[in-house]
Amino acid sequence: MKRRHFIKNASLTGVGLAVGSTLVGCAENTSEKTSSTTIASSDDKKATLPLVIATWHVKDATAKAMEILQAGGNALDAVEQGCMVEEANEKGQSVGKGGLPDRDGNVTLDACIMDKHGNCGSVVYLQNITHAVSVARKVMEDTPHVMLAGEGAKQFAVSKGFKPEDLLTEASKEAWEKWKIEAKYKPIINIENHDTIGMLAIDKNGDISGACTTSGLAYKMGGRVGDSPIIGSGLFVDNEIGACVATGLGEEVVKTVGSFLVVELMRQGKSPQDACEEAISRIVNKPNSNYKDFQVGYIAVNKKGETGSYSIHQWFSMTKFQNGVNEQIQSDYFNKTKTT
Ligand code: SD4
Repeated sequence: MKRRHFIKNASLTGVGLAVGSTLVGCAENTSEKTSSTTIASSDDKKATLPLVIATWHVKDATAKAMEILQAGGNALDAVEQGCMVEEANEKGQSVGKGGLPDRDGNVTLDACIMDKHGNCGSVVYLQNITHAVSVARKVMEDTPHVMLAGEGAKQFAVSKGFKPEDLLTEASKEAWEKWKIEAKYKPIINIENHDTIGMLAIDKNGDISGACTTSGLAYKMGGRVGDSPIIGSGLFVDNEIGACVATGLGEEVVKTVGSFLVVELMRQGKSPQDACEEAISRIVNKPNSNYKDFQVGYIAVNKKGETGSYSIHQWFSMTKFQNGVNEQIQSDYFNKTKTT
């Protein structure tokens, strides 16, 4: 699937929209059959636990998460370690090491994590630490705070034993230098990039956790923070109801507090699919919405283990690992008028 088919334009002043699928090789139908729990949903469908879903095509990441869940591990460990797979993957140019930098050449990471108790931790504008999601977990577990930013977040990470390193790989540096020549700090379109990973899991006990990690928009303004580390926007987990995680143009997600909205809609009785569709409709139906120029996608899961995904434009996908099947599922989308 070519990223260029996924989104045509990026229209945040001077910023390339880093959206697309992280392409990683992984065997289809990875199957590790062990014990599992079956829970009945209201419409008599059977949802089998554990399960994990993630934004985009990230089968290596969901496989790692499922390995933990099948071994009896909890959803929090699963989403953290699943996301870490993509953070360490230098080919994924919007997450962790190898992420595309801001316009000044600095790779700055945003991440958050949320557990079954509603505890959360987040890091914003974190530099030189690959596993931002793990730093976010440390913020959640080892500090009285929810969010740490910039140099403070980095110092905290180092104090916890994370090793600073240069996250700008040769490939990302080359891409940035090319961008500088061609874009000259002006708005650019059709950036061919890879994407944020957001992951949601339900463990064998039926408990839900979620995580999200990204290097954000490529060539963003220095200091820019997106939706991904903002609890309620990029991610929200309510263990009584379900969870949601977002990808795409973070500014639009923040303006509608998208992930919290999806979970609240599920609380009111909507299925994960209908809730994701309603959250997208809040964006595209705004007066003067320029949704044709940007992408937003949501994935969600409810307490019954039902899942949903929806985006503004075509080519968003969700990776789902359940019942021994690790598969990429194309998302339905709003803008059916596109001809590409
Ligand atoms: C951001 N939502 O920083 C992230 C980036 C992303 O697809 O998900 N791109 O706005």
